Amino acid sequence: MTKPVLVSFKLCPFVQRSVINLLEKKVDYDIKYIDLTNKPEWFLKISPFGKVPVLQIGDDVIFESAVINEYLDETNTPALHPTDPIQRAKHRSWTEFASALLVDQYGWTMAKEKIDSDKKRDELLSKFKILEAGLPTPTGSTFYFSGSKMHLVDTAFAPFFMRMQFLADHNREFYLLGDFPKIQKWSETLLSLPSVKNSVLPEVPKEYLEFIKAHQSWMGGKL
Ligand SMILES: N[C@@H](CCC(=O)N[C@@H](CS)C(=O)NCC(=O)O)C(=O)O
Repeated sequence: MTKPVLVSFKLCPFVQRSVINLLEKKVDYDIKYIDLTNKPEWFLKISPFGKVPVLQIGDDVIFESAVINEYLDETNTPALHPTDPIQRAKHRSWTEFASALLVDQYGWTMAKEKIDSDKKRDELLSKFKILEAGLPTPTGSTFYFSGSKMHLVDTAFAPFFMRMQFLADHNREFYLLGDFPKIQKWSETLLSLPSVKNSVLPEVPKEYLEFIKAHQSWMGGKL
């Protein structure tokens, strides 16, 4: 099989989802890092939206993290998507929800004024209420989206939880999961997995905070 090449920006949570999948499935792959503030010509030619991730397989290119991850799931074991079509469709719906959380999280960290940052925080909290209500009741020591087994949808949420933890490590005020015990347990389970821990380069926690500070956001001043 042709070795896949993942095109990445170090801090991108969407790319991170694909890395988690590649690691879970022990796929032999290469990764190319690009600078999104200075996108190379070759990248612009292959990425229809000018966004990462893209996955190159020989001359073929796949874009959109959810699609890349489904392709990886269909072509490598262990299969992480449910086999039942209804369950699979539900997991796709919640993957969309995870993407919305990532967009809100980005807005929260980048808001210039406290009032706008607080508004984004409140949007996140409203989404957590919906998410918490939809999760099953945890039974064992590990807890995933649908209970005791990890699925593709879990890999869509893990980058969000990791960023929340980076923020909370610097300022507890930014840990928003305190009132959501199921999400909290789920986050702890995901963040303890080797595939999640190893899905970012060691400098990412520091560079994530530097990125926020460099944008002179309200939150940047509190980290
Ligand atoms: N829906 C896309 C989102 C990807 C995305 O937003 N990537 C960001 C980096 S995290 C990007 O490449 N931004 C560059 C740009 O918009 O110019 C996916 O899931 O793959």
